[in-house]
Amino acid sequence: MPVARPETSDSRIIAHVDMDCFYVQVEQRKQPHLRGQPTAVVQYNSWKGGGLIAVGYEARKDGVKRSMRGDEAKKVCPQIHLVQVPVARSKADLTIYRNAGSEVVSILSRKGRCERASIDEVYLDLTDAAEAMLKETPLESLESIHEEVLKSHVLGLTLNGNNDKEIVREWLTRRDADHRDKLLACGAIIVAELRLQVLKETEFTCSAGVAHNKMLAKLASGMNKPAQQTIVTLSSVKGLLEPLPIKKMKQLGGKLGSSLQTDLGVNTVGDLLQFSVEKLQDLYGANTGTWLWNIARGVSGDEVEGRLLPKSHCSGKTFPGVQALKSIAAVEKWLKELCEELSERLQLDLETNKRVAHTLTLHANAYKSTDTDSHKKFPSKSCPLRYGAGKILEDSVNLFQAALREFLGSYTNPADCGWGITNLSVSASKIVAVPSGTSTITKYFHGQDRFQPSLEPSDEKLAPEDDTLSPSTSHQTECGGQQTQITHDTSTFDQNETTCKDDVCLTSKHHEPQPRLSQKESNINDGKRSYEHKRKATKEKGTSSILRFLQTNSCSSSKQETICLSSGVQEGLNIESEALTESQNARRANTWRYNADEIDQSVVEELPPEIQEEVRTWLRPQKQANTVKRGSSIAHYFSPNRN
Ligand code: TTP
Repeated sequence: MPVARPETSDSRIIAHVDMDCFYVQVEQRKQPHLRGQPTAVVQYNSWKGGGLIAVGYEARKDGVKRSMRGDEAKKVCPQIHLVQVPVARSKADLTIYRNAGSEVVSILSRKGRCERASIDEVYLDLTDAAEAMLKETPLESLESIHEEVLKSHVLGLTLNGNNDKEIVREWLTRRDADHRDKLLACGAIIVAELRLQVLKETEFTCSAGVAHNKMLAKLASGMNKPAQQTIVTLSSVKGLLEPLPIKKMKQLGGKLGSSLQTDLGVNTVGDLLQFSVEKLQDLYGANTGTWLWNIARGVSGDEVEGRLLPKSHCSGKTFPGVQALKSIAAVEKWLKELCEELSERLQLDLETNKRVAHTLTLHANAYKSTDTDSHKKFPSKSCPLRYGAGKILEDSVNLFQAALREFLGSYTNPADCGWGITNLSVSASKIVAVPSGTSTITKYFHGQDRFQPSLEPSDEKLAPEDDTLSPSTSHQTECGGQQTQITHDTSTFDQNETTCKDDVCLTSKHHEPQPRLSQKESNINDGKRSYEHKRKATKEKGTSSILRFLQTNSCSSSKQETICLSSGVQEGLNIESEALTESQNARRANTWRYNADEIDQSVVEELPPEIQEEVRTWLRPQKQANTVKRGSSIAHYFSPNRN
């Protein structure tokens, strides 16, 4: 649910920093000969050259898009270099990207509160730094301003193409500017410095938005890419928001946005302005109504959270087409791999950051080959997390079996064939710091006795042991205290083109709000749900001194590595491509070339939050209303009536 937080102050200075073509930059740093060359990173699935997951700006100029597969990219740009994502345990291994993101975070966090929003995105609260700068040096007396600051795009400022930097300089140093604009100017200076520092220390370029709140900063960061920054002045907010399609607003990409469109005829943020707060509250409830009224006016009190580490860890894999797992033994084999990876990451987090995770959740997508109810989703299951790969595996297998029984219903024996798993993942959430004062980690664990659920902290809402395996009615994974609904697909997938992160502004933290609608309204909406189709056109405006800096600075080659793919992985993937029928291929080609069922869950978990949300939207059953699961306790499965 969105939370209608009033602005704590309209003079906050918030930046949203977004790395440019991030995976490509990481690969180019590793292999410096790729610098300046058209490059893309492809999924490890090599079918038709692999799905592109990151496209460098040189390749974008030649018309390469993320929605393409490698083969198609080669057609439009024959000289393109396709780098395959690293692979470990026969699945994408994102460690190098995660670590590269951490390098950036450690630099950005030097100037203010920093929230790591995704693998390549960060929010910064620079209010104190900006206030301090303003106190120390009145802007009008600044003698020199770095070129990078002068290249800022100031929304609402009219440029003429001749002396743009001078115009920006004047704006930055106006003696009569109001206090909030002066703070924004300081924010722009600080962010430019930080971006240059990131470049110097990591060789990565990034883009940024600077505004008075997170929502506006996020909207702005993608407006001028790569390696540029955009400032949202107060006076520009109305002009920025009014024409914006409603579905591009944070948290409006799904049901709530659809309801606004179909029920109220609201297509742009400007359309929303005609509704009073009372009307919106009547329709959507006090909180959501107020929130909608606020965001239409650019008001959002969301705080930068001060979190440098991820909220959860997830390890997953997809099994598209003929690779679907069709026996419990096959599922167990893969769960072993996934649980080992998860356990390693948990262990590292524990040792490095002194953090422990409390909840283990199993998610899967599945189909029933014989069932008419093809949209029935595979329930996610959670239980208290016990450390150690063996224990995680044991619990995951139990969770899987309980979920499978529920998925199949009372009359089907799980041992029978007729079901397939197309996506499987395990995640660890509710990660908290080991309480300070605990002298050793081991002591902490002994003291907690993590194997007795009743001793877990009370806010965990833990059930007795048997109940931990009983299906939860809400199927939610809890991350950092926030409720995140995980929905899963069954046998069919919406095959929509992927959308760009700057097209839709959603975060997993503030998950898709559920509009309060009548049953009739909700049916109408289910039927009319539509999705974003187009990735925003590549943004390559402006030349950038930061890029020039990059071109003149050769990279250290010490970090060069060669990416090795196990031939076994390749073979498996080839089988899939051969097994796809002509009609399947034709259907895929006609609909969406990047198939939802090829997206690795672990990749999804690492995506920018709004992309995660978008992907989950595709993965949702097409027409299924939110239903509460019934008759699904563990006892039910072991009842004498069952086979
Ligand atoms: P994005 O920030 O969406 O894109 P980007 O950094 O590649 O490019 P841009 O300059 O336009 O911001 O995604 C960050 C990384 O996340 C991206 O480099 C690769 C990964 N990713 C995927 O693996 N799959 C996807 O579908 C998307 C959208 C991103």
